Amino acid sequence: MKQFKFPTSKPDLTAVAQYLSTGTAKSIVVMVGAGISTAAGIPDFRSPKTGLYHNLSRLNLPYAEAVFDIDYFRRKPEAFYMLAQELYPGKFRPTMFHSFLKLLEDRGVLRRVYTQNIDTLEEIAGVSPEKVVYAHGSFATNHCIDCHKEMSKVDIEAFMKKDDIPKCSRCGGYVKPDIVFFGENLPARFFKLLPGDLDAADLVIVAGTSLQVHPFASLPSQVSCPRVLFNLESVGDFGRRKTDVIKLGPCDEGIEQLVELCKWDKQLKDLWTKTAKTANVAEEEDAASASQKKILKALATTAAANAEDASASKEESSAEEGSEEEDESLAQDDLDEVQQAIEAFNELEIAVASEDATASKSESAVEKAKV
Ligand code: CNA
Repeated sequence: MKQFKFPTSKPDLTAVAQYLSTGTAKSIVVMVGAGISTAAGIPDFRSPKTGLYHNLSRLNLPYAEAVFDIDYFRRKPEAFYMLAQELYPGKFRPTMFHSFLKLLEDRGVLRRVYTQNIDTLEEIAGVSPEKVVYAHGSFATNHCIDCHKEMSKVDIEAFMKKDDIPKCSRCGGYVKPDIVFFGENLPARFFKLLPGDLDAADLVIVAGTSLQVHPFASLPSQVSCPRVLFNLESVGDFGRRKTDVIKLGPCDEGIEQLVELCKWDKQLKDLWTKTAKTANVAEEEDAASASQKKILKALATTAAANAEDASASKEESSAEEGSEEEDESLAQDDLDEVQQAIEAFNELEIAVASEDATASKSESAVEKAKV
C-alpha cells in the first residue's frame, strides 16, 4: 500500500498547506456536498432552520424526502418542479470554494471532484467537465420516466418557463432531469472512475456534506491518504485517524485560510472575481436571503394547494358520512398547516435578517480548527 504523509508531525492546516505548496500533493480528490453552495444562496438539505428538509417538513408533503421520491414524483411532480425552478443552474454565482477547485485544476493537481450537488457550480466556476463526477446526476440531460425518451435542455426549459410540467412527446409521461432520486442508481461514470481515483489520491478534501447519503458517504473511509474536512460539523469517521485534519466552520473561510498559508490567495481571488462575469446573478450579498425566501414562498404555495386538495377530499368523505362537525374541524387543521407554513416563511425572513446582522460574530465563534 502507498504511504502518503504530511511533511510535519502535527496534522493541521499548516501541514496541509505545506503538503500542497511544496508540490507533494499531486493527485487530489475532492468530495463535496450542498454545504459548498450555501454561500451562493442555495439551501442545503439538513442544516437546522435553513435546510430544505426543515422547511419542507413544515409543509404538506407526506414526508420531506418525497420531493426526491420517484413514486411521489409520478403522482405529484409539481413539488419537485417548484424546487427545480429555484435550483436550476444559471441563477447562482460559484462560491470561493468552487473557485478553489478551479485553482487546483489550474495548478495541475486536481484528480477529480465528486459532487453530490446538482447546481453545476463546479463547471460554472471553470472546472473542466472531465474533472467532475456528478454522483447524484444533474440537470444536463432529461428523460421521460415512462418510455425513457430523451428531452432536450431547450425543450425542458421551454416547459419550465411557462411553469408547465414537462411531458413526453412520445407517450405523454412526465419528464424529469437525470437527477438521482431515492432508490435510483448512480450514474455509470461514478462507478467507472471511482476505483482509479481513490487509488491515485494522495490527498482527499471533503467539504460541505453531512455524509448521510450512501454510497457517497462511505467514500472518504475508502482512502489511505491524508484527509481534510471543511464543514460546519464533524461528519463520517473524521477524527478516527491520527492524520485527519478537521477545519470546522464555513468552508469558504477555511479555504481562504488554507490558500493564504499556501500563498495562493491572489490566484484564488482572481479566479473568483472572474465568476462574477460568468454567472448571471443578483448582488452576492442579497443572494442567500433572496433565494431562500423565494423557495419558501413557492413551497408555501404548494402547501396551500395541497391543503386545498386534502380539504376537498375530506369534505367529500365527510359529506358521505354526513358529519358536518368533523368536516369543519378537518378543514381547520389544513388551514392551520398553511398558516404554520406562512409563519415559517415570515420567521425565516426575520431570521435571515438577524443572521445577516450577527453573521460576523457567529462566524468567528465557529472558526475553530480541531485536530
Ligand atoms: P446535507 O445533508 O444538507 O449536508 C450539508 C452539510 O454541509 C452539513 O453537514 C452542513 O453542516 C454543512 N454546511 C452547510 N453550509 C456550510 C458551509 N457554508 N460551510 C461548511 N459546511 C456547511 O447535504 P449533502 O450534500 O451531504 O446531502 C446530499 C444531497 C443534498 C445530495 O443528494 C444533493 O443533491 C442534495 N442537495 C444539493 C444541493 C445543490 O445542488 N446545491 C442543494 C440541496 C441539496
